[in-house]
Amino acid sequence: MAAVAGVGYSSADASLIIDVRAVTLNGQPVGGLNNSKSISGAAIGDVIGYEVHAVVAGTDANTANDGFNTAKGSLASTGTGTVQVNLTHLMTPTFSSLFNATTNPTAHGTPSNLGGDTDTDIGVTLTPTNATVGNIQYRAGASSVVGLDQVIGTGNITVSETAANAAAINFIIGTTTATTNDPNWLEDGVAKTAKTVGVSYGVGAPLLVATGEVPEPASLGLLSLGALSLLGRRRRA
Ligand SMILES: [Ca+2]
Ligand SMILES: [Ca+2]
Ligand SMILES: [Ca+2]
Repeated sequence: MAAVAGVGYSSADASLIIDVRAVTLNGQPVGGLNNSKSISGAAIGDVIGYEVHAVVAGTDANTANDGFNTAKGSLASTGTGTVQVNLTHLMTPTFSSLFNATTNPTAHGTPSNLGGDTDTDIGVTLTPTNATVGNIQYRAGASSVVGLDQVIGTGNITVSETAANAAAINFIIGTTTATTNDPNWLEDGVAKTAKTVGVSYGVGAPLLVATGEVPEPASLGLLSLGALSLLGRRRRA
């Protein structure tokens, strides 16, 4: 009978989701054609405020015995030929009690350019392990903070270059190592980790930022150069 205790809840649902959501565009609440997962028609210099949420789903009906404790990883915009966006990131105060503050004081994450493009991401690799120095390191403290949906990080996304394809921004959860087991969370009163048998965890859908503008084709630039050299020849003639 214990196996059906979760009637009304889907066992397929992941128990912990790290979810990136847009909340503001140039200081105004996201709305109209835009939503928490899609910003369209953005222009260079536009600033999108975002939140990182930790969403925990237990399988009993008690929502007071679920919460979030730790997660580590990178936050990045990825994709080929995409809009370029510079990211900033801060943990919210509740989750900023630094983990290993002496040896790894980079818990807000180190800004760096990941992905071989031109924009700034947070973290030092697109394939983080939990032990990577420079990761974002959310940490509640000795035990989980109760809550089904908590804001654990905030920051800005500033559009720096237009492109044909939308930027896809998401958190990348670090993989476990022999000595680390993040993420950690509380599920139906039981502390869970990435290494707990049978758990599932992951990230939500990426936040997409599109400019809706096609950049000037390289061929147009070459044509302009050709016209200039033609002018030069005429002048010499
Ligand atoms: Ca990028
Ligand atoms: Ca980048
Ligand atoms: Ca519960």
